[in-house]
Amino acid sequence: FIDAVVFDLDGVITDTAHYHFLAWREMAREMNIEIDEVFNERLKGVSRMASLELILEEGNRQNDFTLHEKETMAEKKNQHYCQFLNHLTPQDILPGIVELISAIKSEGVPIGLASVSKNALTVLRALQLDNTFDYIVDASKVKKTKPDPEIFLTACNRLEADPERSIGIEDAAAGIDSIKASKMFAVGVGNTLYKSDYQVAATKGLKWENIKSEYQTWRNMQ
Ligand code: G16
Ligand code: MG
Repeated sequence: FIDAVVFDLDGVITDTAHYHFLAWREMAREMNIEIDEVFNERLKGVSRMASLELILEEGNRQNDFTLHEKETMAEKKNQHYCQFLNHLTPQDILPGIVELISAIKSEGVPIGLASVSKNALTVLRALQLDNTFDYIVDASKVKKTKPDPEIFLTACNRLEADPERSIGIEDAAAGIDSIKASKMFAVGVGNTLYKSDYQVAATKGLKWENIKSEYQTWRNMQ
């Protein structure tokens, strides 16, 4: 009765969300802009260039740079970020994720991955999860960043899943908005994802039996 489950990558499968933050903070400091983890919530699930625009706006410097300069800054952030990726191993898969994936797969439910990151495949390879998902949607396959529904709808479409009978799992507000705009059931990992249909504080709380029963309750209300 569930067509598909679609996972976000950064912050759900592994804690690269934190590496994105460290890399942006380093780049922002070079521009004399200070960002903290509260501000960083707004960058989660948002594409590289859109994140840069938000940071420049935060420092009131949105009109100070040419497109070429902005591309150089984004590239610099990516270099910082890729240095962290060099150290990523399967041990960096967040608690509960391997168990969750195998529980879903044992019921024959297809799983997808929806990440706006250009580094998604590099991350999946480092975690040895590149052959785990039935379909992967990354930055190369979509035009719009989250919160637009395009990425989750593309995943459902390729998995031949009806979004209204599918589940999305996200750690970012923009990601939850993207799932809800797709009409899927939204599972949030965090404490402030008020728009999710079901929220757990951390990935170790993601239990397939609980997700299924929350989904069923939600379906019955539709
Ligand atoms: C991720 C992160 C964002 C990041 C974006 C682009 O999205 O959450 O913070 O800005 O990818 O990443 P890159 O610079 O590697 O292309 P998601 O959808 O995996 O949460
Ligand atoms: Mg995320």
